[in-house]
Amino acid sequence: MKKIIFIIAAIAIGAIIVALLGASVMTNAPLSLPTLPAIDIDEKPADTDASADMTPETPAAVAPVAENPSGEAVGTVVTEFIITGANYSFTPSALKVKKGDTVRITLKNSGGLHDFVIDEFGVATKRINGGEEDTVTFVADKTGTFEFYCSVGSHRQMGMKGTITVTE
Ligand SMILES: [Cu+2]
Repeated sequence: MKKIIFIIAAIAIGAIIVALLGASVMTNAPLSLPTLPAIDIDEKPADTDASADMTPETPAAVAPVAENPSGEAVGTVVTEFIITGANYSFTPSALKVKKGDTVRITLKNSGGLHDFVIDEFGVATKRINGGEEDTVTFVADKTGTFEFYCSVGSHRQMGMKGTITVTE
């Protein structure tokens, strides 16, 4: 969008310069008083608008858009964990991230039927068998300490759980 505005502004400035040059040439030749004041009144506000858009910041503002075609916010942090699930534990069992991080968790199952669930973030892997893995991604958009667990049978009660702490 900024690029388009920039191009339009450049065209407008070009047109204004041509018009002003044309007008000054006209002034020297025939002194037609009624038309000239009308041209001046039309051109001046447009000229000030265009020069405001021509500030040196404009090209710099365009650059990040070109570098970031995916639409994902610049500076997003992806925090990745690989967690091993077993009968009946997660390793590691205490995760720490920063609020706003994009968190990617891969559950690697070393044996048994397990999944990985965090209720507060609406996160759940598939239930997978030993030797399989599954990945979930979410944004840690609130602070606090939240429990993750395996929802299969009574695995949670048997100790298959851990915590993820989100700090400011
Ligand atoms: Cu389990």
